[in-house]
Amino acid sequence: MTRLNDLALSAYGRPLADLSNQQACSMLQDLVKERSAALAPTAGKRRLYYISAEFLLGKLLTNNLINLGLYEDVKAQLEDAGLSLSEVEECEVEPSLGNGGLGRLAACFLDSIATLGLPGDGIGLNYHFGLFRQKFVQNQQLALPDAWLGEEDVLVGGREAFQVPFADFTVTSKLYTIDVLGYGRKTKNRLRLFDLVGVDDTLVPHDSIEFDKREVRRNLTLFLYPDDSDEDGRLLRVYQQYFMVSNAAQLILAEAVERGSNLHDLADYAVVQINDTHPTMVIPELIRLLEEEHDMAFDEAVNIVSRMVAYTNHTILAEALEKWPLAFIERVSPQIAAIIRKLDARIAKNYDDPAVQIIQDGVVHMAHLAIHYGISVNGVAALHTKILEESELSSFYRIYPEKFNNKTNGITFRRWVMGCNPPLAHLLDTTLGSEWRTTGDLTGLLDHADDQDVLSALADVKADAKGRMRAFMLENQGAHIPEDAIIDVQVKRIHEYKRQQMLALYIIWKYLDIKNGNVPPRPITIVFGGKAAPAYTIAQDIIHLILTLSTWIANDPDVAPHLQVLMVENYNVTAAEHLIPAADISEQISLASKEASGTSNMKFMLNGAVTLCTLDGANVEIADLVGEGNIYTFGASSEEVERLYAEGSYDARSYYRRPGIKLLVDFMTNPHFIAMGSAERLRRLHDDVAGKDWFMALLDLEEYIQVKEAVYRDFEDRGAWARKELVNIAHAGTFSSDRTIAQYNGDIWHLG
Ligand code: CRA
Repeated sequence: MTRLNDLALSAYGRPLADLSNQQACSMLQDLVKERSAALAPTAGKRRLYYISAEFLLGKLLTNNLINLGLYEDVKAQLEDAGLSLSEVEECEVEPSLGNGGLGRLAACFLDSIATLGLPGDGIGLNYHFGLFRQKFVQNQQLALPDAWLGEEDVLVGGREAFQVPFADFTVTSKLYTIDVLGYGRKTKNRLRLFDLVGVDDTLVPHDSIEFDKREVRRNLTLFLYPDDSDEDGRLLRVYQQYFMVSNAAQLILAEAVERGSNLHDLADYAVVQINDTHPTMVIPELIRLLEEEHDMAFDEAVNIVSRMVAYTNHTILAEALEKWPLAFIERVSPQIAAIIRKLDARIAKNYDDPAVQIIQDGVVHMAHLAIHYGISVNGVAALHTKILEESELSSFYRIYPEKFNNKTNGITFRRWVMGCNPPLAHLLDTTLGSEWRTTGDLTGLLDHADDQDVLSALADVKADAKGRMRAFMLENQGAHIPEDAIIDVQVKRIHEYKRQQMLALYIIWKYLDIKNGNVPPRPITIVFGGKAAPAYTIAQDIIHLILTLSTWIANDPDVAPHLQVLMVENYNVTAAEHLIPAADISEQISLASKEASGTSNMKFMLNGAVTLCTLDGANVEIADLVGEGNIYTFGASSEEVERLYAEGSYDARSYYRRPGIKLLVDFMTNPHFIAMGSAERLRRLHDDVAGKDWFMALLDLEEYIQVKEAVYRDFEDRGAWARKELVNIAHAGTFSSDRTIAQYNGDIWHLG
């Protein structure tokens, strides 16, 4: 392969050994760009368009080097020159185009689509300031604009693309591309990111994410999920969504024609996966374009489009199932509103069940539109799909049982082992051979479940990962983690249903227990990470509780040597890549029935953490695979939870009154503790948990504490724990996103 030294000489006029990390980083990025420019796009008649409001990519350099087969060589050459790839990589800025699991899933899927050689591209928007960058100030979250677009970014192109007609004005879009390279492939796929000609970064100050939401012609692509707590914000989201799908639809039609479609056969040339409801307006937009610009009859256009779109549902939380007032859509695009009305009228004529109408009381139910006018609706884990079929979407399931299917989520092994845990990848190679890298099959490890050499090598891999994580936390935020600490991690968006507050209550319990003299055999480090939506007050309060507890415990000399609570600032893919390989315990403690799937659960398992969980989302499948003894489960079942909601019979106060629970909840507002933080936030959270507790943290708390204590006890049997680790890794192959994508293609897309 290329001598990096020669490259350095020609790019910078000096040898590799004399380059700064920044220079080496740009040089390698250029090398990747040059290699990928030479690859042809994956070809095939029928092409997939995966439209998503988010793509949470993470840094790209290492992943691209792995997929190009250059990683080992580049690493070795850098090392010979006294440089380290991981330090070079620190100069790379992580794109800020995503939010949480749904966005990371989209990124894993692109990697797998490319790796399987399938013709398919992602389509999204190029947000200039992403979601936001999280800072902690006075133990509270501060949201800052995340200005990730630098001089030497990963975007290619930027040509003017399409005209997007809004009601009162028309805008021009620009199209950027990020090449997506498959593992060991000679072709590439692409993430197409649309931006707005005339977007104005100066609308956003440096120190806040507030901006004039009405300046649509200048603000359209500034932020992912702009604040929607007022009408201007909600309207802006509709503008963004229409901008995204109009560009997508125009691109799809142009490319289909280029490949030989006469548009009457469009469904043979293109299939669209609608990632959650945000891109649903692609349905009426495709119909509009076929009608208005290609003279197709309405009925034929509807028929064609209904054969080429598929919808993935990612949540049963009502707040996330988008509903837009028709009046908003009318203000953004009267044509789209008119088409939605016609589509609704057809449904109203055929079905009288109010639950399946598209427009109800002047409000458009985006999911309903996608289900009626698509070929497929899928959930993202077996339990989630079952809940969709049997309760949330049961009225639709009765009409279209054949449209419903499950696609349990997956994660790409290129990033989540090879990239983030090279020593583990190496151990897997030496134990199993390297086939697992493409097959994802790790079950051969089970033959080594009692092999002391493998188990002790696994212990070394974990120790090594802990070392990298400790260095990261030290550099990132000055945190010193004891070398022999148990690492117990909950990383994910902050949300009441995910119940970070329940882990915080456990921490209070443990704190008091240690105060009472019950010192654990080794230090325990509990790590949180995650952002809270800026308009979601209780989630901000939960962050405040965690950070205040962290300070409180660090300041208590009786407890600090035994218990440490950390929260990673600005949790993102890069942080995940450091934390997940180091974790001993994976906290997946959502209220059963609420977490559609989860994907960090899969990443932790793959890296040898043992799961402590409720039987929710994909945890159920993990538990079935690894079997009792290799996972810790607790809490009310999803049936029980659904029953409590249906009856309205959950009474937080009756749990709160139990002395053991009251003590913990009231700790939040004890005068000494509250004096350290914001009384307003801590009181509000206290009252919410004690009086409402909508996601039933108190219901499961006592059992959670018991099981967690058992986990820590079992951790001390190091031999038995190593075996649990191994069994978890061995079964993680099921959750390779290559498997998920092969299923999407086999059941829904039929590409090629
Ligand atoms: N928050 C679900 O809650 C799931 C991902 C990806 C989510 C997770 O359980 O793993 O999607 N849903 O399928 C979502 O974003 C809008 O809904 C998530 O990321």
